[in-house]
Amino acid sequence: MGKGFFTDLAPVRYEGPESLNPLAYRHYNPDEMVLGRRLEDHLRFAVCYWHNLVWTGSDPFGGYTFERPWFGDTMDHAKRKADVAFEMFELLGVPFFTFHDFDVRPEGATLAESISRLEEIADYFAAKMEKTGVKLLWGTANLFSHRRFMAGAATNPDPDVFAYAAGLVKACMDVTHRLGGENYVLWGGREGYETLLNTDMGRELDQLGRFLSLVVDYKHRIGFKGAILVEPKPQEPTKHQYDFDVATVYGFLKRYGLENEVKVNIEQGHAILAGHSFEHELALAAALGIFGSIDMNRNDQQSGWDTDQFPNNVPEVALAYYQIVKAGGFTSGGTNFDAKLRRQSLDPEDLLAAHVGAMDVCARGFKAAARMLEDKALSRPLGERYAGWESAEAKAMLSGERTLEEIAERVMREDIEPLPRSGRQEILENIVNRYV
Ligand code: XUL
Ligand code: CO
Repeated sequence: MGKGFFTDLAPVRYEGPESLNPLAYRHYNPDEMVLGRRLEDHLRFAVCYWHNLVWTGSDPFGGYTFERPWFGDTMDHAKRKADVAFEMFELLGVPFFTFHDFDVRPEGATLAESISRLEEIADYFAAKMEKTGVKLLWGTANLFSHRRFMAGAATNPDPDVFAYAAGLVKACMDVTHRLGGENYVLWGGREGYETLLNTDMGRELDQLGRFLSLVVDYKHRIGFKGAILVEPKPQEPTKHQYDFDVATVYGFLKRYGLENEVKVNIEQGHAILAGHSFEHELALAAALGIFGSIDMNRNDQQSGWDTDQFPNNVPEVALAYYQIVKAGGFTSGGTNFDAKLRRQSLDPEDLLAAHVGAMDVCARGFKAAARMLEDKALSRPLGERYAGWESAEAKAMLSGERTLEEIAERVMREDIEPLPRSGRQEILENIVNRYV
């Protein structure tokens, strides 16, 4: 049973697909073996701090709807919040959590005070992590909520803001490292611009490149073995964000020589905002060698903003996990639920049920993806589609052994006329439907 906020709620257990218990897992059995590994170790679920414990239910038209006993800006409130957080992690049985500094400690009057409060909460976390076995998937600094960051953090026209942000990030990296965090995330919500009338874009990109290089240097100096992850998003809160999508981030990393040092944390809703599908972003990151981790949620297809809903569409989730398992699965990354309740979902039970449903959806999607992979349901037809490239002549063209003239000359000599072949899209879609 829950001890505090979740009184009367029992730990969530796997009860199988026939269970009617709304607070039981029907598809997520952490110990189930899939592709030779426990499901828990494949999915690596994490609960985020900000949406569950910090967000008040406010929207642009109204204030808070949630009344939580830990809302307040004292260290006692922060500890109460941590108690509830770990109670929730334990009831759900999730292996990981994630947080911003801003989520876990009240803002201090100075940077030094904010950092010492963060350190104090980190000690509090360390004891709880030891006791519960819950681990840190990643930590991050909030460089977007406070008004000092309104014109950006690393990309601010004021070098003092750049310096302040560096101080915060250093402290967050220290704490993440100390707590055994497996990654460190940078999401640049304010790293972008509202209008070019007051923005020097080239200069701001160079500032961001320098900032990220400083982070990478520091990681190596302190011996942090986790991955540094940038989280792409095209807009919101800033009109134009520099980390628009995976392709943009890759170009940025290449330009600043960081493509072997930094990977991406890809969020479903951000992919939709960028005009892509989630699986597009995942497949591209894998192809470019920068896939790191995911923020799992669901964006509304009609509204043009970031709705951060819990995932509930198995076929969609299956296609996303298919790209992940195909690329070899998670290493340091995992499935972080960057998702929040709807603002009318007031009860403690809602917080648990949202995650239970989401974890079940992910488990079903993952298992479908694993079966498609095992059966070569998609990889065999894909292999056949590209089989022509196995010929010696095709390989010679790709490896650079042929000039443009030689290729042209061969087409003429052999009188080559390519034969169009079906892309078989509907047949492949029907195959996917057999699994989901
Ligand atoms: C915002 C978002 C962030 C990052 C962490 O859209 O996704 O919560 O995940 O800063
Ligand atoms: Co996110």
